[in-house]
Amino acid sequence: MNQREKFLFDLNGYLVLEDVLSPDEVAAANAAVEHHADLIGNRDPGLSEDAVGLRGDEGRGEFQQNPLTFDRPWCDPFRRMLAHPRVIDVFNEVLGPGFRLDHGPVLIRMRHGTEGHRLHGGTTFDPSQFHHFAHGQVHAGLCVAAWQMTDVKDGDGGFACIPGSHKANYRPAVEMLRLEQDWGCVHQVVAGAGSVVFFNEALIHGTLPWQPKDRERRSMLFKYSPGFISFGPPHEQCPITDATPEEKALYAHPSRPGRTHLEGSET
Ligand SMILES: O=C(O)CCC(=O)C(=O)O
Repeated sequence: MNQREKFLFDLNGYLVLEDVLSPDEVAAANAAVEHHADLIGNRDPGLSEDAVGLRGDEGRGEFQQNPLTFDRPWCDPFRRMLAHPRVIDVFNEVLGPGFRLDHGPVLIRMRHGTEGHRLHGGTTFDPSQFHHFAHGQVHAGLCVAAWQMTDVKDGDGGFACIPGSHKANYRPAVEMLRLEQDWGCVHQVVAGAGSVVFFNEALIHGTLPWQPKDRERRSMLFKYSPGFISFGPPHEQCPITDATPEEKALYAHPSRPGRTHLEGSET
């Protein structure tokens, strides 16, 4: 992570890195999604909690099979995301060496009319989701790498957050979290296809209904924790049959000592 990236992640609780995937890699990821379209099922609506500004006609689409277990070459784009050098670089810094895949990947497929997700996160003490700065660096709990397979433009909807709220001390009104009151602090994040949105789950965040009629939202979310914490139930085993050493390391059980230090890129 460079100085700018560290500054923005600490300040805002999220960071957008553009063009991490090449256009060919984005096309391969979308081809893999389309090849497995029959495996995408819509959740029952409910994440919007029926708030007027968030509700929609259908729940978001998610894969019913872990895309890391697709046959080759279809799993390849998602395996590249799982242990991408930029992911390793960012999370070595903010989660610490030995960080682990906590849960995911989860596809979020939204179409025009797909409901949003009430804002959540932050505002209570949670030892698995936190932001702390000490000894010259960020120490974060559960964090997300959200890969964008389609463009997200201003006004489209999708991921939204209250920048800086991972450090907030007061609990906001539930009416604001349901977007029934506008306090002027909710920001919809713009990110091009091929970008990654890194965010801390301690950030107050959620999802705005998807507006474009001609373009789906396709984000693939991988959630990582420091090596000694498990937010979700720990994995029984790595589901990838021919896993690389990096992939196996990300699936190691939570523990403090002796976890593998992965090498990321410098920029
Ligand atoms: O990307 C989004 O739409 C939000 C996802 C979310 O709220 C979460 O992963 O906790």
